[in-house]
Amino acid sequence: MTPPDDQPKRGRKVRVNMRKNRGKAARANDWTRQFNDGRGRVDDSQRVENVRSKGSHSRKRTIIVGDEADESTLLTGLVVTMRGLVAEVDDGTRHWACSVRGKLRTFLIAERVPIAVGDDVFFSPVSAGEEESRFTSDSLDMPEGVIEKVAPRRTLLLRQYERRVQVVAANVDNAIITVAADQPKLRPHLIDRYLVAVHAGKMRPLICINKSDLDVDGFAADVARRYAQLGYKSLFISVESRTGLEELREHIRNTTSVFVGPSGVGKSSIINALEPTLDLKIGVLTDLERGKHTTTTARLLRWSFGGFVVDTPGMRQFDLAEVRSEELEAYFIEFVDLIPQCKYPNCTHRHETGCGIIAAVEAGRITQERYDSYCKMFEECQEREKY
Ligand SMILES: Nc1nc2c(ncn2[C@@H]2O[C@H](COP(=O)(O)OP(=O)(O)OP(=O)(O)O)[C@@H](O)[C@H]2O)c(=O)[nH]1
Ligand SMILES: [Mg+2]
Ligand SMILES: [Zn+2]
Repeated sequence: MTPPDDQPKRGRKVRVNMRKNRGKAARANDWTRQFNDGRGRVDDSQRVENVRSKGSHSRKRTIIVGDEADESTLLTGLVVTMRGLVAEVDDGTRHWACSVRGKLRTFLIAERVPIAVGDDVFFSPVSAGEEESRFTSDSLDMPEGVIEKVAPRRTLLLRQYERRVQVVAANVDNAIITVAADQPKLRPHLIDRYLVAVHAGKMRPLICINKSDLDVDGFAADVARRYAQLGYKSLFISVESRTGLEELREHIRNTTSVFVGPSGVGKSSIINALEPTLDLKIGVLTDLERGKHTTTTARLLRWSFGGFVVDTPGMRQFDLAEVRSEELEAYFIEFVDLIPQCKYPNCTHRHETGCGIIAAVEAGRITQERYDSYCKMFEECQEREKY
C-alpha cells in the first residue's frame, strides 16, 4: 500500500521542525518540568528520533519512520551492556547478543549517538547460519538477534571524549554524581560539569559524596552543604562506616539510576553495599594510584528493591558534549532567577556592564567557585562551536 502524501514513507529519513522545547534553552528554572516532559515522550515509539546539533541553523530532528520490519513481529528488550558493536539485550526472560541492522547503524553513526546501555530496542531473532550472524556469540552462550529500531530516548547522558560524543547511558531517571571526600581528591568543579550534562540530558541529579570517613578537615561536608543550599539533593555517605546508605536507597527505589564519577570514588562499592548479591569488582588503593579503572564497561543491573542501576567506569575528565554556550546559563540553577536583571538580553555574564549575575557574585549571592565553573565551561563550549 502506498502511504498517503502527508505521511512520510516507511524507512525514509525525514526532516521535521523541532518541537519548541528543543530550541534555545528556556531561561526559566524549569529543568524539573523538562525532565517530566521527557518522560512523556516515550509513547512515541513508532519512530527513531534524535537531535543533531551542528549549530542552531540545523537543529531539526531527523527521524526514521518505520522500516521494512513490522514492529508487531519484533521482540523488545533493554540494552544492558555493549561489547564493541554487539549489544547485550535483556528481553525480561533472557539475554540476547544483538548486532545492529546496517541501515540503522549508519544512521546512528551519522547522528553521532550510537546504541547505549539503557536503550529500549526492537530486535529480530537470528537463526543459526543466517548471514547476519557474523559475530560469535558462542562464547557468550546467548541467542543472537539484530536490532532494527531504537525507541526515542527519554534522557541521555553524553560526554565528549577525544573528539567523539560518548553516550554514557540512555533513559535513566537519576544521575548519581559520585565523588569522594578524599582518595581521589575532591574537586567541586567536576561536580559542576556533571550537573550541566545531567540537566542537558533531562535527568534528575543527585550528588553523592562518599568516603565521609576520610573527611578530616570538614571540607567535603562543607561542599555537600553548599550544593544542598543550591537546592540539590546532596548526600554525604560512607560505605566504610555504612552511613547514609538507607537514605540513598529510598531516594532511588523503583527508578533507573546511573552512577557516574571519577575512578576510585566507590561507585561499585556503593552498589554492592545496597545490593550485596551483585558482588561487583572493587578496586584496591594501588589501582587508584596507578590510575587504573576497576569497572571497565557500563552495565545495567536490577535492584531487588525495585528499579535498575547502571554502574559505569570512572571518568576522570568530563567534557561536555552538544551543550551550546548560550544554553549553559539555564543549567546553573542559582543563575536562572537573576538572568532577567541583566541589562542586555544576550548577556553572556562574563564582562558585560549591568550584568545581574556578576552583581550577584559581587554581592555574595552566587559563589565565586560556581561562577568560575560557568566561565570555564562557557569558553570550552565556544571553543567546540568553532568546529
Ligand atoms: N575509606 C573508604 N574507602 C572506600 C569507601 N567506599 C569505597 N572505598 C574504597 O575505594 C576503593 C575504590 O572503590 P570502587 O568501588 O572500586 O570505586 P569505583 O568508583 O567503582 O572505581 P572504578 O570502577 O575504577 O570507576 C576501594 O578500595 C574501596 O574499598 C568509603 O566509604 N571509605
Ligand atoms: Mg567501579
Ligand atoms: Zn549577565
